[in-house]
Amino acid sequence: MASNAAGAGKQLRIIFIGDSNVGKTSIFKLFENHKVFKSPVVTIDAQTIERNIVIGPPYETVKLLIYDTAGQERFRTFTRQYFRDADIAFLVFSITDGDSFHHIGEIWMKEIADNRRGDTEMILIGNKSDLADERVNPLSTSKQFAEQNEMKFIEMSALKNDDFQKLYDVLKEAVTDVIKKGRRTKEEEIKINNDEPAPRNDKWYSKCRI
Ligand SMILES: Nc1nc2c(ncn2[C@@H]2O[C@H](COP(=O)(O)OP(=O)(O)OP(=O)(O)O)[C@@H](O)[C@H]2O)c(=O)[nH]1
Ligand SMILES: [Mg+2]
Repeated sequence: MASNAAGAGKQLRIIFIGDSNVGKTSIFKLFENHKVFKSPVVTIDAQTIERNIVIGPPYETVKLLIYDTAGQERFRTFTRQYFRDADIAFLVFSITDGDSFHHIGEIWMKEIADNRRGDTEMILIGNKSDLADERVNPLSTSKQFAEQNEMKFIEMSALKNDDFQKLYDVLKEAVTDVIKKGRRTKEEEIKINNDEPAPRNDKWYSKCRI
């Protein structure tokens, strides 16, 4: 949750989600050591790393708690707990796997909508861009999908160190947006949609009276 307790600074939770084998862990590991992950294995337990990011001007440091989650369906119940407080979600698919792209809308966005407690900013990642010959998901389709769903979008390869900068830049933009907007909870959205007038804040009202 975006928090700013006195002296604690701001903190955001970031999650990687998407089908198994799309490269979530490989991308996550780039945050850990900026090196290509040499020995990937199927993720069973979520892993976390902490990183600071500086946004601005005006400059401020935001602490990021980054979570890698398991894509396999048998771990879904366990993974869901990480959706609740996610401020930013990387939705990862592989450009070589059509199902992994369709599941972004059919599974992963629904999982976030059903389980989140507040707003979650979404970033779509088309991974494995180095495998151009095996591409089945056209760039234009992914771009259009991202626009329709108001998501940022990049294509990248977890095997190319240079692509880390793309990833970092899009994350920085998302962090800036989240911090600027503040966080709105599901309950607040329901209140806003409710026709009843908002309850008057007497403390604030009395200060404003002449
Ligand atoms: N060519 C290519 N292979 C990649 C890329 N990213 C990941 N891979 C390979 O894809 C396989 C799966 O990568 P992982 O990072 O383990 O996938 P995952 O999404 O974490 O999978 P789960 O943990 O099961 O959810 C591994 O063999 C990686 O080496 C990429 O950008 N290009
Ligand atoms: Mg993994």
